[in-house]
Amino acid sequence: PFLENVVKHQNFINGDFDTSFIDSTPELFKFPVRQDRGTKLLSYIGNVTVNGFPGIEKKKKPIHAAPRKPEIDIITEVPQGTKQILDERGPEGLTKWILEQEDVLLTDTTLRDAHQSLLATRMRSHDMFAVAKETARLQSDLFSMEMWGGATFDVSYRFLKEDPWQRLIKLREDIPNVLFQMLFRGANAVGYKNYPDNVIREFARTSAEAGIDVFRIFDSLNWIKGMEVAIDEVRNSGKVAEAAICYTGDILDPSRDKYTVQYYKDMAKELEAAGAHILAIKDMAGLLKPEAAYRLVSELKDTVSLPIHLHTHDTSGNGIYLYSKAIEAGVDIVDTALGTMAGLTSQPSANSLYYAMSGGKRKIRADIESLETMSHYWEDVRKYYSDFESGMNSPHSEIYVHEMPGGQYSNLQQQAKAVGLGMRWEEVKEMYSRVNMLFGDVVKVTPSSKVVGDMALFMVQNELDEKTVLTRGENIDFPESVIEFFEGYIGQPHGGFPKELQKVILKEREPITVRPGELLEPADFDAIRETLFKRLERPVTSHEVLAYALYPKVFEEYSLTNQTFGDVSVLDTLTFLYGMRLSEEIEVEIEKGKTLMIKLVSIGEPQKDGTRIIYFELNGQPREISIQDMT
Ligand code: 3PY
Ligand code: ZN
Repeated sequence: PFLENVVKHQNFINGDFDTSFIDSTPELFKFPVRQDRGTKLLSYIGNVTVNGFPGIEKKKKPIHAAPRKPEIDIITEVPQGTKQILDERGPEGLTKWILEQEDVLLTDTTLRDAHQSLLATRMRSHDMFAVAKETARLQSDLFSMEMWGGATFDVSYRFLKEDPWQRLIKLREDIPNVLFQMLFRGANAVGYKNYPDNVIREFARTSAEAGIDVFRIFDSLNWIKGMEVAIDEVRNSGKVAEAAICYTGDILDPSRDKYTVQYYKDMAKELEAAGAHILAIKDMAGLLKPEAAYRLVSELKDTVSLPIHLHTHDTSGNGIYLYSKAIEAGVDIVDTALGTMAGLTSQPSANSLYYAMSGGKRKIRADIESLETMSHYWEDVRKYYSDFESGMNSPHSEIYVHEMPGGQYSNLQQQAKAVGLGMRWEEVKEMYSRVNMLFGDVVKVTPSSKVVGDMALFMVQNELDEKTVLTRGENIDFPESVIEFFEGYIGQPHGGFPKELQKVILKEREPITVRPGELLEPADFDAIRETLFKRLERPVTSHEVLAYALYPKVFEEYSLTNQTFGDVSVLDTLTFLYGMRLSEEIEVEIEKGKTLMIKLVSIGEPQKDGTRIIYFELNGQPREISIQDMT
């Protein structure tokens, strides 16, 4: 059947058979499997029904009404948008267009940073696909949608057991008009450590091919060397290199003199010289106060000739006010989320900002009715993920003290729970800011923020303080991420490492001072392809090769789950997270036009060997599945 499928495919007939063909049509390359898809899905459902979903408390599947989807005609032609401007005029034409706009442009972060910051990145593609065509029609006046990168890449494989590339490709198909934006961690790509240069280049190039237009590139220590390879490759791919300054400290506080306005201006000039098309101010923790926003944007506008794109988190509740000040100072684009996915550790609400600016000189380029309609959908979908909410339910001004990035808050909290420190969360937060000072006041954003978080957890868990770290550190085995950081493997911090602490942490190891990419062996993509071919027993896509190059273990585990349970991304979210209720019936569309009807009939008693038989009906036929009860 594999060959039959291939020879009938139009690309094959046209003689156009290269790996991009495999990437865009992976379904043709799935060899006959040992178990049919229906049985595999039943085994997944049986498992999650009995054993619960990893990381959340097992509970009965909740009942929710179907989400309110926008009632619009999706057959109509998709309106033209910024994607067409880029495709027709190139990155320079696009930046010229941005600078000509009087209105303020929006980037919608609902599909990336908003859920990364509110729901531990757990939003599934299924819920995005369900409303993609509507989004293309209702949000066509956006500057961009941030919908990929950051933590979404590894969380997709690791926890959601779905392929992030398919998310990108399918959304691109359904949303052909708005620029797609991703968050790219410079030399760390979408990971937590520096990768060899060829991985960075290949990943940027392949992401561009798969549909990303705007790459927000940052370095977690504001070390420009760590961003150069990515900027270069994005430019080579004809896409938009949006280089970011990560904002930390407080330019209004004279006692915090490490990160001054001058520091940011110098960095902006260097990024312009390095080839940035757009300059981003990445206020990843929401530390930029309104007056500071006014000052910073004004000064940067005078310093560079690039459009300025501002990103913040609304943790303190001051987000709309700071955007208003930045808009007054001439910012070109701001990041917002749809109202019901906004606020707190997420971005400020697009809907609120629209009203905040109405009647003023510069308006928000958006249609408020569409924003409200889209918000209803996400309000309902968000309820599916309630077990991943951080529990923060009011503005949190302490952010100005602990400086924890919005995208990290709910994730670190999950990590704290996982190591038994859930009840000591307040202490962890306080320790986070102490660790920052111990490390010499560093920029904290992935992965440097993870290093600070790991150290904070480690110190709370082991009852350590700054003094004991320095005096007894010789005999302490610090977390691996902390050692790598002090070795220089995620780059060099502004002002260097604190020498005494570095010595204590590294012991006999010597730190590096050059760009890690200069020392790392290039990845051997052919060898990876070979390894995966043997393991998966089928041709391998370049997306899979890259996923393995970035996250070998995570990808292997994902492939294993995929072999055992099939493609679980086709399940609705409540079934994916909670399984099924007794007598419940669901419909699962496993591919276009092919639907399975599944009914959970009963769950057998545990047997001596710890297994249970789960009785289903699959398309009306009885099916028994044996699963291991791990509870
Ligand atoms: C990420 O790198 O994932 C972030 O969101 C940083 O702010
Ligand atoms: Zn962010």
